[in-house]
Amino acid sequence: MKKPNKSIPSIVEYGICLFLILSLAACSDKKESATEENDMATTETMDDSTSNESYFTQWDKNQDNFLDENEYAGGYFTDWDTNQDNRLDQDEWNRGIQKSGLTGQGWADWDIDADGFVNDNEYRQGNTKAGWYSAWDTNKDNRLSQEEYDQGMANRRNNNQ
Ligand SMILES: [Ca+2]
Ligand SMILES: [Ca+2]
Ligand SMILES: [Ca+2]
Ligand SMILES: [Ca+2]
Repeated sequence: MKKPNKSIPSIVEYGICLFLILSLAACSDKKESATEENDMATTETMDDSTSNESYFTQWDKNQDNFLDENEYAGGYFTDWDTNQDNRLDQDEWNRGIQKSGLTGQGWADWDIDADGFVNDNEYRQGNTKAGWYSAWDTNKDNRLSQEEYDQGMANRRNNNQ
């Protein structure tokens, strides 16, 4: 049923309604994109804050949430072996020592068989002799917690400055 006397206000009402709907839509679009930006920012921040943890997790091969001495030395060895040929040449070893702000270490003591490379086994022995692992293990339970690991990393960074 049409009522002609209401047709003009109806069009106006419809127009206002449409306008409101469009503004609401525009408004909610803005809100959505703002939320998306926030989400992205949050994700990025989380990535940053978890990068240390994922390094720890990566080194923790048996996933018991602690690093034993093998896992610790293995993690560092992989980190220093930049060309990934599973041995350290003297340049890689020097860079690793420097990067970690370490002093008082001699290449000849590490390359035990003097073949010009420190292999995985020699690295573990050098690492043990240098006493780094036991220095990081502050509560002396022979394993590194995430906290001890973070502290050790922070100390090395500070030595480096
Ligand atoms: Ca472990
Ligand atoms: Ca290498
Ligand atoms: Ca060697
Ligand atoms: Ca410990």
